[in-house]
Amino acid sequence: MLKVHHLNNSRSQRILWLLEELGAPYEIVHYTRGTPIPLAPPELKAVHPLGKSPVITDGNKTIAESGAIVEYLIDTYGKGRFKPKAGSGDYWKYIEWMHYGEGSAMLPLLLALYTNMLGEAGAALKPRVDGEIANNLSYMESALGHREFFVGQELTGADIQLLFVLEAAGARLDPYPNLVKYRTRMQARPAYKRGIEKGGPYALMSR
Ligand SMILES: N[C@@H](CCC(=O)N[C@@H](CS)C(=O)NCC(=O)O)C(=O)O
Repeated sequence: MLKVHHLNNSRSQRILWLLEELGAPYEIVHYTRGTPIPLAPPELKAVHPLGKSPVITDGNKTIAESGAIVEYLIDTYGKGRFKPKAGSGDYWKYIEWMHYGEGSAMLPLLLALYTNMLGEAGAALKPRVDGEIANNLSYMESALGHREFFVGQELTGADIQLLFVLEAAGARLDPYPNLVKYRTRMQARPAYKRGIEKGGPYALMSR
């Protein structure tokens, strides 16, 4: 049975959402962040040496890195859905967005988290980090425009990857109406809600 090693308040929520969209059977192994420092518990290192979430195990495969997991699940359980056909006009756009979420957009958001922890010591970096966050959000805002999904006419893995970025942006999303509406629309999907019910409390949703 496919297992999702799920850390609360984390990117593994996107994997639960995808599995609910796919209708694939799976089990959740729950892990809880520590306090006061909200890192993953050491048991996750027994599943994968990085000790991060998400990680899935399926038969003899162990896969980390959410983009790779999304690709694997869509290819294995998607029955041709959730991804444009290889060679179609949308295919390379899809690949670009799939990599963009974790490869570019998350970095300045993480830097903001860490520089804020530094207080005054991080103040000199703040304008640069804020500028990069705005650069990424403006790009996404105009690329999405009034369309329902980032690629094509149906939900794809790219939406699964990108929604977490918009959730992590929190109130920073307010000046971007297309992205705010998109985030609300995705979070209203029945499969997303089922993923939340199964994953447990998810603070990144309540912004
Ligand atoms: N790029 C990786 C990031 C994985 C990652 O950093 N996950 C975070 C949760 S969102 C984590 O496990 N944090 C706990 C820790 O660092 O101890 C992915 O997309 O899977």
